[in-house]
Amino acid sequence: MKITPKHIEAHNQVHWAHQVKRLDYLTSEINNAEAILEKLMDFQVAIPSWALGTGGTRFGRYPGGGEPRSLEEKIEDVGLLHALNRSSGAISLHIPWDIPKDGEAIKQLAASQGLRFDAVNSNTFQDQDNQVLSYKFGSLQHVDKAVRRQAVEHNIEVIKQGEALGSEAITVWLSDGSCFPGQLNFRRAFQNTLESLREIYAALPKHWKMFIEYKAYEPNFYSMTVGDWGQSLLYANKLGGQAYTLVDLGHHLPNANIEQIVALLLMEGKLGGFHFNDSKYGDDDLTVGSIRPYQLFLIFNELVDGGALESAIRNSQSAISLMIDASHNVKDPLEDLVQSVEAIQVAYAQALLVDRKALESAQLENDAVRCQEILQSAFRTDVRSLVAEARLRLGGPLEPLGLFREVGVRKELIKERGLKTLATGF
Ligand SMILES: [Mn+2]
Repeated sequence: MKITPKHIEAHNQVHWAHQVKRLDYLTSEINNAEAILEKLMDFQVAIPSWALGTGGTRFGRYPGGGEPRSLEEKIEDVGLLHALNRSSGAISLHIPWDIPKDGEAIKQLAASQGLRFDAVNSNTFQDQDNQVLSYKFGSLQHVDKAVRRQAVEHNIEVIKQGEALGSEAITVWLSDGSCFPGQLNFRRAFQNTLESLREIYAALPKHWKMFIEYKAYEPNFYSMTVGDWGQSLLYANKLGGQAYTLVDLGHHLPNANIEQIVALLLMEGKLGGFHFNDSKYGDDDLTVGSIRPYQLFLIFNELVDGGALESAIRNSQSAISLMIDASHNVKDPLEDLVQSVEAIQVAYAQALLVDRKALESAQLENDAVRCQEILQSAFRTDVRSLVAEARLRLGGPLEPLGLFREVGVRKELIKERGLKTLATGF
């Protein structure tokens, strides 16, 4: 299945008049449309290999048909998505769910779709078939040095796999922790984890980064050994200049002020990247911007204010890493990703609209009313025509979701792959 320039052209013709009208209106209302457009056109967000299949819960999973059956088909799906939005030109692999059999061939396939490889992700939160020692009681924190060794070696293997693909970062997320008070000596667990992370860090190529992702709870419910940004930052600071904290929006306790965390990590030069998703209660992994779009905007407001996205351009070494990490039970995974990428672009464009000079002077005058008005005036501006215009200039469709349905992408994929396919990795 391929989305061709012909598809896009025919689609854009239908939507052209409406786009001109709404863009004209918006550009008459704001004064920095061109500058925002340039930034939107440079903006890319990575797609994880596990988001192309229907997600599940621990109660059930309902595959939607035509799901990718192999790494090659996952790359093809990200290629489709990138053709639809022109802003998801990177894929993030999860090892061992997606071990490339032929690294060079996979690299070429990705390049042919305009994709590069973002951070690789290790997995010591599950036992794999043929694994010698179990991670039931933790991996890098484990009381048994042999288990820690096995987990360290896995991470080093993931770095090697990533190197072969041209990745430049590894994300380490640990489910390590404890379910009951007294089960774990906190300080020993921290020290064991730090020692393990040091061994992995020592295996990093010079130009690589290590992202340490934290999570407040689940699967451990009493303590997590990397439970919040404070613990992640402790590890990152102790490890050195190549180690950073990674913020997953769903990994906080309810009502945490994520934008403040983002601001401070940025200030410390330790914000490595994001996993975007949305949630109502916990780590719900819902579509980005579906529940709390204002929070997403406030996060982007901090990113823009801290200059973090100036370097978030294609293939940039100094860029913070942006990835979607969402997966659920009820939507077509590709449609879900189209919505997520668009929500991120909208929040970014709105953040670029904030009158920073006016905000600063209102802050210095302690004018809380004016501060709120400035932020909300940007947030309430409908910037969808700008996002569409950026896509159009990159050769994309004005309405990616519309095109996806018009062309019957899912129907085609079901025809090619079958109705009862199961994406690898779950
Ligand atoms: Mn994550």
